[in-house]
Amino acid sequence: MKIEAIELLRVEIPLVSPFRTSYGVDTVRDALLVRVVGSDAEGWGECVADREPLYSAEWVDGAAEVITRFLLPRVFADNHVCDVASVSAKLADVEGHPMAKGAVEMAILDAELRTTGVSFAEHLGATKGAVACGVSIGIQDDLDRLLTSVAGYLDAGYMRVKLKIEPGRDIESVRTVRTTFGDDLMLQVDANAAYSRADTAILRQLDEFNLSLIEQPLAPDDLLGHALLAKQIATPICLDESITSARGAADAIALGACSIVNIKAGRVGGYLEAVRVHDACASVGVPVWCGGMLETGLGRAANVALAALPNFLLPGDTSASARYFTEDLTEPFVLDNGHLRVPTGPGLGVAPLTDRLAKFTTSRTRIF
Ligand code: OSB
Ligand code: MG
Repeated sequence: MKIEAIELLRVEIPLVSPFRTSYGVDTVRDALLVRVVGSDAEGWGECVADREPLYSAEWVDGAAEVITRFLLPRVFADNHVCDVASVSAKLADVEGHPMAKGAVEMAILDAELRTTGVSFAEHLGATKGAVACGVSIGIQDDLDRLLTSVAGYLDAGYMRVKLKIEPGRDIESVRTVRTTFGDDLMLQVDANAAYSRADTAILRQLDEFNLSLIEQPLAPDDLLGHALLAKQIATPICLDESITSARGAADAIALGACSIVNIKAGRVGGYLEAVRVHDACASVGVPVWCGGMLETGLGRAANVALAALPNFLLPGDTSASARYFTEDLTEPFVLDNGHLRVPTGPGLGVAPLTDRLAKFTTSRTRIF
């Protein structure tokens, strides 16, 4: 594909409610979008880097800078001709920055697939027409608010609930939700690396609540700690922040650090590597599910396509647009019986609505 132009856009979309994790509070989704103009179609990429480098080392201003100065010159190197299969190799000598790389690859993939009329789902290897959805609930100010929040999402039809936890806001929250909503609720927790190896006794107290999993209890680089913890608690350990590649996923599993994997394309450098993580886990019988980073409808479309692959065996954090935004960038993703339908149109199958893009864009820069 010949690339005729690339634009970087920043959009700021207010969240319907603040999202609090052990890292801090988000009140808006500040997304960096990559728009690739090919000769026959344009494509969109969404960078999942947050405003501050808390979840990972990347942050949105840094991603814009690294894309502009280091990634796009490599993409353009062959006289502006680039096919998506070669993108990750062209970017490989730049160390790190998986979210920035993933956004560039996503935009080129979208442009290429729109040109050839193939959907993301088909290209990635999806086998399902709809995906089961869970919801990630941020840390709440008190237990009443937590129960109200869970009840609202269950009314909306979500098939499982994930509670964010941190030291001091863990056992009682989980106990209250489990007691109120009963044993049939599919319930899991996400610690976002807020605990240490010294907290084993606290984490063991979660065993009595029959959780589907605990996500990322320890630091991202503490694979041995997770392996030791896995031997001492009954709740299955799922890794998020620790998993940055297919090889890393295979290693973490081989070490006994996790028995379930959360896949986020941005964290592993793009949707093509995400498929390789899926395949690596499938080959050793480890189930995966699709994480989320509060994406707009663009990233959500790609996530839903990814989550339709066969080894995505647990409901993902692929929630409906209304869980995040009053107005999404695209036509909203709407929950249907606890599921989101997988888009079938070319590429992402969705595009930014012109008026929404105009309303939420804070900057727009043509790079070439
Ligand atoms: O750890 O899974 C996480 C959001 C931002 C950063 C990290 C995480 C999350 C979520 C929300 O849990 C998932 C979503 O609904 O998009
Ligand atoms: Mg997580």
